[in-house]
Formats: sequence, structure tokens, C-alpha cells
Amino acid sequence: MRKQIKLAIFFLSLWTSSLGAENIKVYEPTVKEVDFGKDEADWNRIHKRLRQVNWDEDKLTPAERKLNEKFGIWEGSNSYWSTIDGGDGWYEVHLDTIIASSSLKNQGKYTYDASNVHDYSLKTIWSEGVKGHGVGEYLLFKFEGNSPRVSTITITNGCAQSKVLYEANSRAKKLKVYYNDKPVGILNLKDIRGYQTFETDTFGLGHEGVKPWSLKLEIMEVYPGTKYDDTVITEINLEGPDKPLCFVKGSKVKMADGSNKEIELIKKEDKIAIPSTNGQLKSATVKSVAKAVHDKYVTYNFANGQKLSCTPDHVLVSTRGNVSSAPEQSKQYSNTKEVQKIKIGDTFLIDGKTTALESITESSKSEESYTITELSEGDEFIVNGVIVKAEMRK
Ligand SMILES: [Ca+2]
Repeated sequence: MRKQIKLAIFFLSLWTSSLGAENIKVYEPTVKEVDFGKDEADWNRIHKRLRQVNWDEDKLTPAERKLNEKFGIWEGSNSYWSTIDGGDGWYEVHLDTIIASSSLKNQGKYTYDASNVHDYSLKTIWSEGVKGHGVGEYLLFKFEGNSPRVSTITITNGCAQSKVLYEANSRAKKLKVYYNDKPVGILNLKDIRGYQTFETDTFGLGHEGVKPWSLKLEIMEVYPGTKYDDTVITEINLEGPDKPLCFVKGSKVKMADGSNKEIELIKKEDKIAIPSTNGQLKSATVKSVAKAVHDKYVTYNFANGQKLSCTPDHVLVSTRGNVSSAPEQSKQYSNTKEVQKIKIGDTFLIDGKTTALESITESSKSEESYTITELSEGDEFIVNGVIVKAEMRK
């Protein structure tokens, strides 16, 4: 009997070491510690002041300006507790669903569902719902086949909103990563409040992908809470190399009522103007928006003095059809298969008049930019007077 057990242990250890021989990588994070809540009052004060002065930062006192250098509050800022400002996250748009193996039952108005780890709110958390520390419990992120690839995972561990709640609940220490149910890595989390960023292998196939795919994060080890066993995660945010094609902050979108609105302020359900076949404008509803940080932009300078700055692959509608500065990259979108290289002298219908492109300038500066990714109707909208495409992934 004893021999059998020994033999079993022997085979078990063979099996685990062969598992270890698989391509399992161990990832260490880059860490940004934040004492969430500590400067909330300051944040709210600056936010209020900026609203009072109609978002003109020059009207703040030097001390207020200095504070806002740290906060970066602007018109699109949602709240102190939001990890994202100005519209939706790109990965929220394309993520199919998040499933948890278990979740703690709702307590009054508090929920602990899987979706809480990807709602960009530091006030909401996922908590596993089994007895003990939840080792073996997991979150499963399911993606559509052509979803943007994932190569960066940023985790806000534990119940990060307060030091007391953070320490009271358990936190993840090691998370095992599965790509399509195959173990591929281990994330070694630190026991800190703040952001922990892991640069991983690249998962998914991007625009070439057809089959749905998944990432699973499974609790392997925890830092035990002082009061509760429940293991808690506040946020898991994803990023990768496939980014939406975007316009720089301040670009003006033509609205259905004829006014113009900065692209960073455009939200779901806004009514914007779109071109129609008879040359007139009509109204369409924004269904989704996205933002991303890019480091390469082009500015198109038109003969009428109009300018438009966007990513090189963003598609503009010229009088000879779809054009962009990087047509090969533009073709990844289902509605922009036919794209030609933009040329000086190409003509565009801007505010009802035919205007030529005079020059193109390139810039390399890392900044946030924005776009509309889905409309209730059509796939074109108007930015700085120019008709552009909303690139559709499906
Ligand atoms: Ca959350």
C-alpha cells in the first residue's frame, strides 16, 4: 500500500515537472503604488474649480495648476475613482464577456461580480465566492476572434479603495495565466495598493483572428486578509499592440444639430451628423467610442486653412474614394478594404466646397487620441469638416 502511494507520488512529481517544462513564464510587475483616497478632496476641489472657469486652466492659481499637473483633470474626467477618462476603454468594446468560477453573493447594494474587475472603477471589486482563500478560482476573459491582441495586463490588487479594507480582505499573490485553457504564465503580484503592470507574451491574433479565444487568470496563492478569507481584485485592465485609429484631442466632430463637439467628449448615444447619398447631412447615434495612446500622427493641411490630425492609417473620404497615409494598415478593417495612398492635391468635400490637400506633416509625440467605433447607421462621420471612416472590426 505504502509502495503504491510512493509510486503515485513519484509519477505525480514526474507529471508536475513535465508541466513545468512547458512554456510557463514567470512575470514580475512594474509597480505604481497609490494611496487611493488620500488626495480625493484635492481632486474634487480642482475638478470643481475647472468647471467654474469653464475648463480654462490659465484661470487657475499657480498652486491649483501644480496640483492638476499631477491629476491631469480635464473636461472628460469622470471621477476620482475612475481609472479611465473620456469615453470607453478600447478593450471593453471588444471583450466578449468575463466569467468568474465563483463570486461572493451580493450584500445589499454591493456586488462582487466578475464584470467589476473591468469597469474602470476603483470602487467596485470582484471577490471569489468559495470557502477559504479561493485557490483555484478564476476569471475567464472571452474575446471575439478578431479582438485586439493582449500583451499588457494591469492589475489593481485587493480591495484597493481603502487601506483598512485592503488589509482586511485577502489579495492575490500568484495568478496562473491560461491562453485558450493552456497554462502559459504566472503573474507574481506584489502586496501593494496601486497598479501592477505585467508585460506578457502577445495573446490573440488581432484582425487576422477568426476563432474566439480566451485568457484565464487563476488564483494560485494569496496574501491572507486579517479579517476575511475572501480574495479580492479591484481592476484588471488590458492593452496590446492593436489600437484604434484615432484623432487628437480637440478635433471637432460635426453634431446632428449642426454644432461641433470635441472628439474626446463624444459619448455613446450622442447624435452626430453623417453624410447621406443626396449630399445632405443626416443624424446617426454613436454606439461606441474608443481612445488609445499613439506616438505617431499625421496632420493634413488643406487649401482652405483647415487641418486634421490623426493616426496615419485613419481613412479619409476624398473625391476619388478612401485614402490614408498607411493604406496597408488601414485594410485591416472590414469596411476599409479599398484604400489608396493619400496624395498632395487630392480633393475633399469640406463644408460643401471642394478643397485640395496642400501638405502633410508627421509628428512623433505620445498622446491620447479618440475615435468613434460604431454608429447606428453608416460608417462615416465628419471631423474638422472632413468626411472620415469609422473603422469597423466586424
Ligand atoms: Ca472595478
